[in-house]
Amino acid sequence: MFLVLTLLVPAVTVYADDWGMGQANARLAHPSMFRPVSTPAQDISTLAVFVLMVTTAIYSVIRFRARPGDGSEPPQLYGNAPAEFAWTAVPVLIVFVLILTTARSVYTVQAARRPPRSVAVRVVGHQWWWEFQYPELGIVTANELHVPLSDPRDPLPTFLELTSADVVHSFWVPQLAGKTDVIPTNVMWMEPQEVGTYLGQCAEFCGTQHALMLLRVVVDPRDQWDRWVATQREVAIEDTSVASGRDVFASTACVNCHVVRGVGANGRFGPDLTHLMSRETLAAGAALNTTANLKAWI
Ligand code: HEC
Ligand SMILES: [Cu+2]
Repeated sequence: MFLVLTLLVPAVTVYADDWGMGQANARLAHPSMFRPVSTPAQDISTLAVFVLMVTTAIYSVIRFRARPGDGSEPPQLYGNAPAEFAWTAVPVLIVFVLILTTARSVYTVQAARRPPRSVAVRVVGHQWWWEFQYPELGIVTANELHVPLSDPRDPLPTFLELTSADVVHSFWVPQLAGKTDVIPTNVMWMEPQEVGTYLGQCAEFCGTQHALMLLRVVVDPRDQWDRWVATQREVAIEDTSVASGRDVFASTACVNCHVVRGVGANGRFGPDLTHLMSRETLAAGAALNTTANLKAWI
């Protein structure tokens, strides 16, 4: 059962091949909740394995029970008080233990308060892409969330506030944290302990392009994270060799929907494009950010 589930989960990696995403995603770890690398995800994974084990045990007891026609009579226990007690007490105990372990995980995930030293991100779900604002750092980006590595001896967790510009989306990066609906007042946090790029997906049907609403979380080592923050805060550079393209962008409808800081484009409907070329993918993980794909997209 474990194997079947781990094989089913990465279904997200095997489509959209024509845009290069199949291969690009296949290079990343399968987004399996059974291979967690961040604090709440570890708790959730342990809980899931526990629930699976108990389910398997119950299934085995039913599936492999003595069949009719196998001849032998089971011992007749009618009116046997110890047996009656046992088959009442044992299920009660199982349910009780399940409640306790579940409550423990729910508490670990939900009771955490944001410590003063942490990264704050505001996640805004859009049909059909992700906006990531870092209000305290003055950064806005899209679809590829960068977070710092959190060393247990020197923790630096990331706290996410989830909101939506339209319908209900669901933010899910199985290896980092639990699945959480993108509804105002919902929050979640992650404390990743392994550097890498982790795949995620909008997990709530949110319209026709829902399946193309992927996301990536890049966990950066601390020095790389600092560099990323510094570069993302910069405005677009003034490069005369691309001046004509800049003029086309600045003088057409693009500026109504996109921000490019330093170019006077202030539209907020679409993704912030100031640091578009620092992103590996286009259009919420639907295509690789190559020159050909970018051209085709525009
Ligand atoms: C009506 C609003 C609108 C206009 C006008 C518009 N865009 Fe967009 N653009 C969007 C939206 C919304 C998305 C996100 C689509 C998605 O990811 O599914 C987007 C995505 C993009 C992306 C991919 C960004 C990313 O991070 O994935 C690029 C590049 C882009 N637009 C460039 C342009 C250019 C260049 C123009 C002008 C020729 C333009 N757009 C005009 C709304 C607009
Ligand atoms: Cu969605």
